[in-house]
Amino acid sequence: KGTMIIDGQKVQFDGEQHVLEVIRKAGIELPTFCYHSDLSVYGACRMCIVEDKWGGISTSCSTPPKDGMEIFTNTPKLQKHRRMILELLLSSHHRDCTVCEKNNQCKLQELARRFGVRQVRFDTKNGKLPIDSSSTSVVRDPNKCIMCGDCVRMCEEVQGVGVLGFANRGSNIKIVPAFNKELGEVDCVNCGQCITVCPTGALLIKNDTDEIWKALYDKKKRVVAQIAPAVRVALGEAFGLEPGEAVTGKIVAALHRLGFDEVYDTAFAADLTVMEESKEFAERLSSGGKLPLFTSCCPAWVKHAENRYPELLDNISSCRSPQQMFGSVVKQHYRGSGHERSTFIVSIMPCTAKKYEAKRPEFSNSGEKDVDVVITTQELIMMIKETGLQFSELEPDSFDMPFGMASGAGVIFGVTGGVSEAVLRRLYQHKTALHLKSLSFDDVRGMEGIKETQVDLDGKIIKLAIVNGLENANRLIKSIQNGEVEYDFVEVMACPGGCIGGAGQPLASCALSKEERAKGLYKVDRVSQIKTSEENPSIISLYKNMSEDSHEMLHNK
Ligand code: HC1
Ligand code: SF4
Repeated sequence: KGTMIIDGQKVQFDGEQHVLEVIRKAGIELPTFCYHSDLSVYGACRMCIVEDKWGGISTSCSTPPKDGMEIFTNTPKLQKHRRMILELLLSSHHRDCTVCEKNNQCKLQELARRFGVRQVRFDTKNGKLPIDSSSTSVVRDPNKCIMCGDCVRMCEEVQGVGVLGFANRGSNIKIVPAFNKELGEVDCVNCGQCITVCPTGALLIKNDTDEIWKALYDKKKRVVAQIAPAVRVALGEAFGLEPGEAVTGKIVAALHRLGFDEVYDTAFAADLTVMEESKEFAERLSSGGKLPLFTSCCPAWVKHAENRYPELLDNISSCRSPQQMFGSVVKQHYRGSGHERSTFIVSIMPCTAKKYEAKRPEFSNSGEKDVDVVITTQELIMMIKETGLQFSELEPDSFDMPFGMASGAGVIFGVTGGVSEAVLRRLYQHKTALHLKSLSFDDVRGMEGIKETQVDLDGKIIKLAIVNGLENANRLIKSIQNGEVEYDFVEVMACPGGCIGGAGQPLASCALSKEERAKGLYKVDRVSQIKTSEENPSIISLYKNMSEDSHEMLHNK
């Protein structure tokens, strides 16, 4: 607590850890490549330097504030330094900006413009390094890397995976996947969170839109889309609409205009997942089966468990994720029903790991994938922009039937805590309004990394934990394995905030817009006529017509 003088202005601080935070509090947006409030302080990019009254220079992100401290943020000396840093970064950077996917969203480009760097006097590029496109989800272009280390710290500190690291020293330093291998060969879980912090085009989402354009113009294909819950509260941001505003109807309209034959809701399949997962949970509870039951809908979490916790695999629900339930049910629906065209299923997801999930061999039937292509919210935005459709002016359309109807429970899957809340709604025998409302209390909702709660399920106390971020999952599993805590049900979502914070969402995903997206999903639930999955008429009729051997369509090992 104290007072600093920043550029001649008195600024109070109270609890801020670093001078940079106090500067931002004073309304000055100091540049930085490597400072993120969710990551540890690295202090490598040196863009956030400040000058003291004796002419000394220090990085503000790693200096704690002191009472009476006086600093300047934009002296000629600092300006010269910043320009020099930028020029050096640009000199070793492939500057094909006009064709770079990050054009206009690149921090290096933005700062070069802001600080008036108009020429690059040196050229230190060492030829062209190969682009790593071995992963199903992430493309790595080392020629664009500026060594800020944000991806390394994200992968290690937030995701607890740690497959990216620095190699070599001095001017040969580079960031590489473990053992100098390609990303597709290491234990990367495809979460894409490294992409969300990369300031340049060094890490990008693998683009799969070409395949969709081809399918849309192929007369032999019925092209069917499913829209994930979290997409509807984020896509509008790219077209100037309010963060968190549900634009479901406009997305459906845009997909129809792009040429999709049918547009359905992944939240319908989430209702199906709720039915199957709550049945599995109730059976384990009553028969003394393996507990806790871990959720299985997040493919990055499932892969992380396979890599790191093979001993827990029997604890993971056998339910396929909603994306994959949708694929198998809808393909089955059209299979052998006399339709001339083959069905081509496209998922629109907030998530890069869903691309990987759809390619897992167990999600194919006689060599045909259940979900043909997965694109992220960002890729759909690109497709809409390419066509020139005026998204914000589109008249909303309704989902097609029979797979377009979902309950509020299915929709809240897209936010951390949503799966648990949906499963509990299903399991309550006495669904009084009071019961359902008590569930929406803050214990299961909210953005904290680890939440725990107990609920009285008609006389039986159930202990739940809800986790987002895989490092939080690592911590929780450690406590479970040490016998410090005990749970019956654990929900894990790899991305901070759940799917609303997926790496495929529009880049503006600051903490604030995540909150707005969460509010947006809860609002959809609030106004929804159907609150619980088993009330969904489409789910009721699906179960009525389902054959005995359908279990395999909805589960896997
Ligand atoms: Fe998700 Fe899910 S909620 S995993 O976050 O269970 O991606 O939105 O589609 O499958 O429904 C993602 C979101 C999504 C699945 C559902
Ligand atoms: Fe790490 Fe996720 Fe990036 Fe893979 S996708 S390198 S796991 S942050």
